Amino acid sequence: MAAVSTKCENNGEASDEYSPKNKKTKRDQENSQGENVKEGDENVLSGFKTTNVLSDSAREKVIFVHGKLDEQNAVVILEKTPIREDTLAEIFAASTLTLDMRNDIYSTYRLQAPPHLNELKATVVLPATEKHVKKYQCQESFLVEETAEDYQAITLPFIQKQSFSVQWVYNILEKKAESERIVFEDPDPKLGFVLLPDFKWDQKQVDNLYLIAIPHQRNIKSLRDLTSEHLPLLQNIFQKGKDAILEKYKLPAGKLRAYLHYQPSYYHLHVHFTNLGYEAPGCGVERAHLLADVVQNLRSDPRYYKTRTLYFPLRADDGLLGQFKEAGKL
Ligand code: DD3
Repeated sequence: MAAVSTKCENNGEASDEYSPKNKKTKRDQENSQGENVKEGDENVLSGFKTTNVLSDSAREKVIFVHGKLDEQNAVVILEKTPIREDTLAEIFAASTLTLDMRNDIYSTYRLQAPPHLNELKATVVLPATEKHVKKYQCQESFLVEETAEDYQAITLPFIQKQSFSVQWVYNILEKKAESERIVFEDPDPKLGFVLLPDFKWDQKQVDNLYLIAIPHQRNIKSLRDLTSEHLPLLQNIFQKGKDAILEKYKLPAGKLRAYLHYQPSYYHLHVHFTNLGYEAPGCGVERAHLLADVVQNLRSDPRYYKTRTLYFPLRADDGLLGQFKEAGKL
């Protein structure tokens, strides 16, 4: 997905687990505003002591930093945000310019934009578990082949043993967190879902639009659990998700990529909606399954995802990869 580079690049993929311990902190409530932190708010990062850089990407202008905040392990993700067209006039009018070089008709400058147009997006995981730290560390990936039998014998027991916390998902469904960020909700317990911006999106511009649809139903772990029984749920998410995005962001269905991850980052079924023009992390063929294809496949074979061999990449340090190796499958 990323260009070949000598420097390891993290694709910004979210980690499997989000500690439920910090769900009620003041910081979380501030984050969940989804907008600029109010003026006069304390800088919770002022005491951050960097341990090491886990990974970075010059192309994506992002850095993943491991460190300590009040004796606790923390991961901080800093990211330069896209330049919005509606800020151009102010950037041109109100910036400070320093000439770097001039040659013929060409010149380059260092441009200092007004502070409010020069923000970084900061994502904080506190306390960060060993898993978070490892997840953002630069890692080699391997493509795994998972038959239906492999899923039953290797993957399912691994998921159950790990019991990845999806407390943050339940917080969203129960309106205990991020409730003001909800874009659309269908409250039906069987067919309903919540649509809201993913953490990865700063919501400043539609160019990198990234929303997730989370079903109210709690018993569907992933693509593997889906059967034709779930077609009404999937079609409901597809139709109402597209409608809500058109209404709120004026982005028509033809500009949208709706898909599921396998393996997912967290085992509560969710659908990703991203701007087609944005090469979102994890939208490559090795991990993304178009919702439209999933619907078609379940229509032609109700047990399609229960029986097919599925392929997906795993990072070298992923416990699941270890299980596949132990079983002699790699
Ligand atoms: C996560 C996968 C998980 C670090 C990070 C993200 N969208 C989330 C909590 C709330 C959210 C998400 C795990 C965790 Cl940066 C570790 O993702 C979330 N809220 N992806 C939203 N809206």
